[in-house]
Amino acid sequence: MAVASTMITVAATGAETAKADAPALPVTLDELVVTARSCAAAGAAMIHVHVRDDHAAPTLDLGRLRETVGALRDETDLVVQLSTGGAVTDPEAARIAVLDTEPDSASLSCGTVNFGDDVFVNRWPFMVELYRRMQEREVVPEFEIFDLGQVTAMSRLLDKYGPPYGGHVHADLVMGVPGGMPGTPAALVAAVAALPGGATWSATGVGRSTLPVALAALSAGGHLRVGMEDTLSFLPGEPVRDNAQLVERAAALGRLAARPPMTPDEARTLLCVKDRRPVLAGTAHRETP
Ligand code: KMH
Ligand code: ZN
Repeated sequence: MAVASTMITVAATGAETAKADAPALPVTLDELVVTARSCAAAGAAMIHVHVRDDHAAPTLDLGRLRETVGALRDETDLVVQLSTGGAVTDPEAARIAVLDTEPDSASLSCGTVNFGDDVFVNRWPFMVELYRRMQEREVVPEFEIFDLGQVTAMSRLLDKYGPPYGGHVHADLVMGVPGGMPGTPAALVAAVAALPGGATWSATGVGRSTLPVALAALSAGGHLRVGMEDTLSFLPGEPVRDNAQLVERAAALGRLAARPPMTPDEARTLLCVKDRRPVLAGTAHRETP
């Protein structure tokens, strides 16, 4: 079936880049909210969130996460997706506790992968516990796929433990990580072919693979994730201005492909997100049917 529009996710911060190396990286709550607003205006429907502490180091502090989810809900309509991947050093218990802050969605990485010089560890029992907790907490997972075999691990999770909250399966192909699958059209096509029927997917190309992956994803009916978590160059030799610049380009590519950006509300419907937004009289957040 033809896909009519493009869900654009902005992965704005990540856990790997230092603020000193990329001054436009949003690391404070205020910076993140400004980024979220500008990216929403540029066509993003969802934000993938990692937070930083007062020294701009990655943290899974629950107070900070809760405050961030609340602020993004108050200030934007974006679907708020928290990372449960965190940084490669984060312990499993802290990664699972992220769900206590009741985001709309959360990432669920589908296997262990070399991650540059590090190892991003996702043991099967951990994946199971994270998935079960998402089902209990009614949080929609986004299955992060770093390598081809991880699609099989995702299917195993679904076969053994049933559908996610809301019943819809959505995966994100994270391509071009040094240690994972390459950011090539051939790898993308192979991964998409292995997804279960009815699943939707987005793709993101890390570093130099950003553009080829985005173009391949659009032509294959996928959605897009872009952002400074994944790339710091807009073009070879040209640093990214900010996250909105990457969202603007993704939106333009989508329009060119007759796949204009999806609104946040359309993304909520697609992903079957539980509506946790506060009901505020007189705000534009929600329209009653
Ligand atoms: N920071 C990476 C080690 C996720 O957000 O779920 C893991 C990551 C994946 O970014
Ligand atoms: Zn992430």
